[in-house]
Amino acid sequence: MTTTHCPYCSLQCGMRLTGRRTPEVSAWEEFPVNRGALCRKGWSAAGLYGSRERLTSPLVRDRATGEWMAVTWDDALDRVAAGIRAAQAEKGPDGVAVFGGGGLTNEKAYSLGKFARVALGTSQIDYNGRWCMSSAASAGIRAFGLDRGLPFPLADVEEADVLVLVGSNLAETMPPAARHLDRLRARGGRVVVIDPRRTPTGDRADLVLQPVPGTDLALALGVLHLLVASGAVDEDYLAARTTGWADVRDSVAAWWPERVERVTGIEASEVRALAAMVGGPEARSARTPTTPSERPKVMVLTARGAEQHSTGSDTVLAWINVALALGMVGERGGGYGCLTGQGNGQGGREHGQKADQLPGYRRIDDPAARAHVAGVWGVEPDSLPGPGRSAYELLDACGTDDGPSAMLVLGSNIVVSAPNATQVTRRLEALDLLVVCDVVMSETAAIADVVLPVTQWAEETGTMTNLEGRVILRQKAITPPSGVRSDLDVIAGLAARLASPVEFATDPEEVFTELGRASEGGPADYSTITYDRIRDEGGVFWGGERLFGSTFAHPDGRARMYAVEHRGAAEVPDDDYPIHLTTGRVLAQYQSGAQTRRVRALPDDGPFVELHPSLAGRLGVVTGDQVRISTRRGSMTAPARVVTTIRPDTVFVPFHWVGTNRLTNDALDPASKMPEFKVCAASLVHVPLVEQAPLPAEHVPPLVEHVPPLVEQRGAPATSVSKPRLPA
Ligand SMILES: Nc1nc2c(c(=O)[nH]1)N[C@H]1C(S)=C(S)[C@@H](COP(=O)(O)OP(=O)(O)OC[C@H]3O[C@@H](n4cnc5c(=O)[nH]c(N)nc54)[C@H](O)[C@@H]3O)O[C@H]1N2
Ligand SMILES: Nc1nc2c(c(=O)[nH]1)N[C@H]1C(S)=C(S)[C@@H](COP(=O)(O)OP(=O)(O)OC[C@H]3O[C@@H](n4cnc5c(=O)[nH]c(N)nc54)[C@H](O)[C@@H]3O)O[C@H]1N2
Ligand code: SF4
Ligand SMILES: [Mo]
Repeated sequence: MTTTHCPYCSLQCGMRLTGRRTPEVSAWEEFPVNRGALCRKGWSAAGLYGSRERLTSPLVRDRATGEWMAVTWDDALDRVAAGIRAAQAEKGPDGVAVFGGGGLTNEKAYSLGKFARVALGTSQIDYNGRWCMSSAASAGIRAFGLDRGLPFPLADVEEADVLVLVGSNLAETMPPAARHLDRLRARGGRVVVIDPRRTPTGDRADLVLQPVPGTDLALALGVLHLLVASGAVDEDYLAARTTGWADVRDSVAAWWPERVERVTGIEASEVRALAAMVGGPEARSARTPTTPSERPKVMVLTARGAEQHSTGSDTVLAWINVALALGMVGERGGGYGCLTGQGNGQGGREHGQKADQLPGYRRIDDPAARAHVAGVWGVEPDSLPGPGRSAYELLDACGTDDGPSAMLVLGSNIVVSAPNATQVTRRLEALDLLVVCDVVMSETAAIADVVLPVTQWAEETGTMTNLEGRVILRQKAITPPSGVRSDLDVIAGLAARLASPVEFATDPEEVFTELGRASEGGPADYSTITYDRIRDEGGVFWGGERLFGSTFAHPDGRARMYAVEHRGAAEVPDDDYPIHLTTGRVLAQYQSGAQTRRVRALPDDGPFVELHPSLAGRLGVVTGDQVRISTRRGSMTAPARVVTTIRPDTVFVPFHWVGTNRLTNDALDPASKMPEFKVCAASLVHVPLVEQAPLPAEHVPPLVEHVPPLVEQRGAPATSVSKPRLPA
C-alpha cells in the first residue's frame, strides 16, 4: 500500500493504492486537502492503468500510407534526433519547438525547459497552461508582484463571510472542495456564483448571477462603483497597502447599476444585492464608518469562466481591485485567489516550460536570473535563448517560413484542446516532424510521425504543486507496463544523442534537488523543500502557508491597482451568428478526454449542446434531437440538452471530445495570450432525422431564418425536459 495522489486535477487529492499490478484505490483520510474524499474520476483512476489502449512500444508512422510500425526505443530516439538535426540545419535552433503540459510533474517541466534551452538551444517552448491560468497569473504578477493560485490554504474558504465565485463550477471540477462551501453556509456565510449557467455549484449558492459570457469585467466595475458610493471601501487599507486607487476610483464613476445591466444582462437590483452583500450591512446604511471587525470577510475566487477571454487578465485585475478596495487581501478568510486547473497547473508554470521563463518563476529576460540558472546548469548565460512565442502563437507558426518545422509534445492533446482546432491541426500537419510522448494514442499522437510511450501517474515518482501552492509527492505505487519509459528518460536519451553540453538526470529526486538549486532566490523558491519534508509534513507550501499578510511582492511592498476598462468579447453575436457559445467541463470527463474516455467506469456520452427551452422552442428541438452548431471557424453536430438553467441567448458545449474546439475563437488576451475559449458567436439549427449525417458547412442556413430575435422569445413554449444532473 502506498500513499499517492490522483492523476487529474489541481486538487491533487491524496489516495492510497494497493496492488502493484492490479491497483485499487482507497481513501487516504489523513491527507489534509481532501480528507479521503475523491470524485468519481479519482475513484476510477486505476482504470487508466488497465486500459487495453495503453501504448507500450515506440511507433513511427509512414506518411505516405498512414501505417504505424513498432520500432525499438533506440531506433525511435535515433529517428527523432535525426529529424531535430535536420530542422536545425534548415532553420537554426528555433527550427525545433517544444510543447509541454501542466499535468507534468515539476521534475519533468523543469527538465523540459532545460532541455529546450540547453540541448536544443531553442526559444520556442510553451505549454498548455497558457490556455488554463495565464490570465490569472499575469494579473497576479501585476497586482501582487507574485502569482500563486491560492495564496492561502483551500480550507480558509470556510472562514469567509461572503465567497464570490466568478466563473467556477467547482462542484463538478473539484468536487471534494464543495464541502467548504457547505460548511461556510452552515456557519452563516454566503456564497455567490457568477456563471451564465446555473450549475451544481450555483445550487449551493445564496445568490446566482447569470451574466452574458465575457462581461464579468463590467460587473466588477459596477460592484466597485456601488462600494465607493456607499462608503464601504477601506480607505486606511488602500492608503497603507496599495498604489493606484485614485485612478481606479475615477474609472468606476460611470458604472452605475443600470449601465451594468445593459452590458451584462444582470438586473440592476441584483448588482446592488451583490454590492450590499460584499460591502456589509453598513454599505446600505450610507457611509456609517465601520471598524474592520464589523466588515464581512469577502473572498473572491476566479476560474476559467472569468479568465478564458481576450479580456481575461483585465477581468481578473478588476476583481482583484474589488478585493483590495474592501481591504481583504492578506486577511485570513478573505482576499483573492484563482482556482488552478491541471494537476500541476501551479508548479508547471514555475519552472521553465513557459516561453518567457526560467526555473523559480524567474524571467528569461532578467540578466541576474540568466546568470544564476546558467550557473546551475553549467553553461554560459549568453548561450541561453531569449523569450519565445506563446502557446497559440507557437502552434500557429508551425510549418510556416518563420516558424519551427519540428516539434516535441509532452502532456497535451492539442488537436482536441486548442482553440480554432482545424487551423491548429493543419499547422501541426505542416511540420516535417511531430513527436508526441503520451500514454495512449491521443488525437494528437495519431497525426504524429513518432509516438513515444511513457509512464504516467503512480507508475513513477514526482512532485506536483497543487492549487494552494502546496508541493506534494506523487509516489510510485504501481509497476509500469513493460516497454514504456519515463519522460525524464526520453529527455535524457535525446539530449545525449544531440550531444548536449550537459547531462540530464533521470532520477526524479535528483532532478528535484537540482530544480531546488535553480529556483533558489527566485519568486517560487523550492530550495528548502525535499522529498523527505513533503512526506513528513503532508506537503510543503512554497513561500509559506499564507501570503500577503503584511506585504506584497513588489519592491515597495504595496499592491498595484490598475484602472481597467470593459471591452467585451472579441466576437459578438450578429444576424448570421446570433447566439453566444461558451464551453467547459462535465464532472465525469477530464480535459481532452485522452485519459478518462478510456476509463470504462466513467460515462462517455459524447458532446452535447446545452440550450434554454425558449431557444429550443424556436428551433423545434427537444432533448436528444441533433443540432448543428456553427461559428465562423467550423461546425459540429451533437444532441441537444434542453435545460432551464442556462441563459436563453447562450449555449454550452463541453470540450472533452473532438469538435468543440473547431468552433472556438483564437482571439488572444494581449497580456496573457490566453485564447477566448469561453465566448464566441454561433448559430444553431435543428438537424432533421432524415439528414443527420454531418453536412458541409456551406449548406448550413443561418440561424436567423429560424430563430426570431431573443426579445421576442419570452413565453416560448417549454417543450423540454431538464438535463439530469450527474451524480457526484
Ligand atoms: N470534471 C473535470 N474537472 C476538471 C477538469 C476537467 O476537465 N473535468 N479540468 C481541470 C482544469 S485543467 C481546469 S482549468 C479546471 C476548470 O474549472 P472551472 O473553471 O470550474 O471549469 P469550466 O467548466 O471550464 O468553467 C467554469 C464555468 O464557467 C462558466 N462560464 C462560461 N463563460 C463564462 C463567462 O463569461 N463568465 C463567467 N463568470 N462564467 C462563465 C461555465 O458555464 C462553467 O460552468 O477544472 C479542473 N477540473
Ligand atoms: N473549448 C475549450 N477548450 C479548452 C478549455 C475550455 O474550457 N474550453 N480549457 C483549456 C484548459 S484550461 C486546458 S488545461 C487544456 C487541457 O487540454 P490538454 O492540453 O489537451 O490536456 P489533457 O487532455 O490533460 O492532455 C494531456 C495529454 O498528456 C497525456 N499524459 C498524461 N500524463 C502524461 C505524462 O506524464 N507524460 C506525457 N508525456 N503525457 C502524459 C494524456 O494522455 C493526454 O493525451 O484545454 C484547454 N482547452
Ligand atoms: S477532485 Fe480532482 S484530484 Fe480529486 S479525485 Fe477528482 S479529479 Fe482527482
Ligand atoms: Mo486547465
